[in-house]
Amino acid sequence: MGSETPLFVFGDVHGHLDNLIRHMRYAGLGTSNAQWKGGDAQLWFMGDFTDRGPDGVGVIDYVMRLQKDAAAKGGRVGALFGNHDVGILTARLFPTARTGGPEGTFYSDWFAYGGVSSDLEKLQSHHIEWLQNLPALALVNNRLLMHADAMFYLNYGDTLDQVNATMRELLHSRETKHWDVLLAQAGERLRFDERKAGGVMRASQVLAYFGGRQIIHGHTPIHKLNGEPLQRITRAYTYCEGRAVDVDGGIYEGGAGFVYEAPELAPEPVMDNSAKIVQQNPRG
Ligand SMILES: [Mn+2]
Repeated sequence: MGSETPLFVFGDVHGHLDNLIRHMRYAGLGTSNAQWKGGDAQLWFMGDFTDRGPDGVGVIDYVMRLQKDAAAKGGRVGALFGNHDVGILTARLFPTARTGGPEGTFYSDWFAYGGVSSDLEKLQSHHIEWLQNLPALALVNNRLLMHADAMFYLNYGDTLDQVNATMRELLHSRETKHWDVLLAQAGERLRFDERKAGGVMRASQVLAYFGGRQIIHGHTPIHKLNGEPLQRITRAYTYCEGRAVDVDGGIYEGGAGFVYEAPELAPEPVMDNSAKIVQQNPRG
């Protein structure tokens, strides 16, 4: 045991409350009625609570209750917002406002991207307030937590606090143009893929601006990043020379999902692989 309290992370739930509860119980973090069992641990959700699955508002309710109970018991449950959480807010707050999106209004765009009508009916003001106050980014145990493997966060500030403040203001505003721009950008993904030119550099850049030694994100189902069959995705995927961890198990497509426990990072900086190979093979 090190000095840090344990950090657990859960990826994009997309309305699959049964799956979430199963994993909370299996990991010993929560009961089926959202009682916290994680002690002083931290559990973070990477956003995208709603859409594409049967009970998005049920997921929000569960996470809100778990959060409250954890706080009362010395633990912590945190959550980021994802693009689908922004989407359902626009569908509720400005349904008929015009967008540059595929269907031309916030409601129809949200619906086209997997919005579920019953979620919109169940979404109450306390859910809306909760979503509007979620951060975009968090720094925990030297990990940078972000929903998307994307660069657009940098359009909202040079520091983590600045990005969170700018986006928080946006989520409380009625400037539909700004919401539209955010949603248009939020489809960005796969930017830390080391097989693409600049992938490692972009991850390093994001870490240099926002802090942390490693990025943990959701948003892009792992099988779409590493090409493995969805049925084999049962754990987090560390890539980008150790700079990034994808925790999106593709639950909405039928993936098993998982709780990721982030191990304590070694004190030295992440080593680049080429240096290791040179050390292991002296003189070739
Ligand atoms: Mn997403």
